[in-house]
Amino acid sequence: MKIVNARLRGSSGLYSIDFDGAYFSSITPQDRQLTSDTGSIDARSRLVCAPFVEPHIHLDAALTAGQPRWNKSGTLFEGIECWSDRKSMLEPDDIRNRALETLEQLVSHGVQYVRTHADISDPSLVGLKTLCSLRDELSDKIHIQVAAFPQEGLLSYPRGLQLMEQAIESGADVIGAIPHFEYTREMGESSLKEIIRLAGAHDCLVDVHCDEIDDPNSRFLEVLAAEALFAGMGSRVTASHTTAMHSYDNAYCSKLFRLLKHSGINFISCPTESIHLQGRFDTYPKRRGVTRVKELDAAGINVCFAEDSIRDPWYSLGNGRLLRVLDFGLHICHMMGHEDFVRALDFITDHSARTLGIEKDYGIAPGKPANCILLDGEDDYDVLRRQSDVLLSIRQGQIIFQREPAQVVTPKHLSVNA
Ligand code: 17E
Ligand code: FE2
Repeated sequence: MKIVNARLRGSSGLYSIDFDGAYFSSITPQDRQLTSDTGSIDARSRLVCAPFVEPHIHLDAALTAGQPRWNKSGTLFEGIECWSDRKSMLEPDDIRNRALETLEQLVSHGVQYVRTHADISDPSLVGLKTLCSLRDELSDKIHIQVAAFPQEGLLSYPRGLQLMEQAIESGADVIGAIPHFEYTREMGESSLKEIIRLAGAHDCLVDVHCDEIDDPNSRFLEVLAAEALFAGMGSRVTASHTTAMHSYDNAYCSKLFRLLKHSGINFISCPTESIHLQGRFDTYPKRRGVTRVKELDAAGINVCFAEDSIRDPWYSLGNGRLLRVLDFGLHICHMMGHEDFVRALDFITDHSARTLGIEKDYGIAPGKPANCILLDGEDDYDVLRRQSDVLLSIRQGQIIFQREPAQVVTPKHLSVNA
């Protein structure tokens, strides 16, 4: 197979992309438009890019908004309560069907790599076990990492640490913590030390829901970064949310950024989620509650965007369109300069791949697995502005779906030439 007349990110002109079975074999610049023949796909001067990556989503809770009740306050904490009620009704098929439906939505919007959290504050571990089975079953269709997430605390929830050990035995790829939700600051700190110890012992990645609160005194990020640094695990560790950083003072941030940079840890911001859940205890002015994406990125720290929720107790919208999350994120973080737009897709592609630790096999280059998407736009700026549809998704050299560009069928009624 072959794609002709493709634009690529960061370069001008048109390219032909050749596949050798499941791998890219060559990427060749064209000196003119080529006509496509059978067996080749005409990209019609649109952008071919690496698939989108969803680095942080809760598939066990997806599509449960309103069950058994709606989150009325819009706070993280009421979300945790609603979910706790729903959690007692979980069955493997219920989780499986909702996760599959959610994955379908993600895939139909160009996602081929997913990190899902699975709540392990549950003695049955049904969410984690079901998502691990689904991961194995779908492994040739989509890359899934399962993160064991102790929603009600690693140390505050009864037998939380043992449940984490069982989750690792049951196949979790990633382990997490929720230090800002532990009963005390000390328990929050200990939970991070335990997680880094377990990750070292069992060769797991780490992804912590870290400081997801507007409290400027929630400073678990420094503990996580220092533990990761001293364990030599920085690139394998991720801090998700870090919304309290929005409320840290600048002098503290200046000192903190030195450590963050040295540690090499990754960041995930969920801008639609955080603009909705944070600021809920403010009157006016009302904080945005989104971490310092622009400043982290400018400091050379790896940061990416995620959707977090699709119709769950925390957030009742969502549809798997990462371009929407990117649009929100850039607005909220004041990343609206031309220099931001020309590389906007970094935050839902390359940066996220680095967070997941999959960059070796990710990207459009000879010898890499032939995974890519075709977007209905010319470049990052155009795709972002138009919120382009994904027209084609290819995985291991095979088309997984194709979509016709949307067209208006009635005549142009503002035409003045007629
Ligand atoms: N749980 C949590 O602690 N934070 C979130 N944003 C979600 C679940 C979605
Ligand atoms: Fe989350």
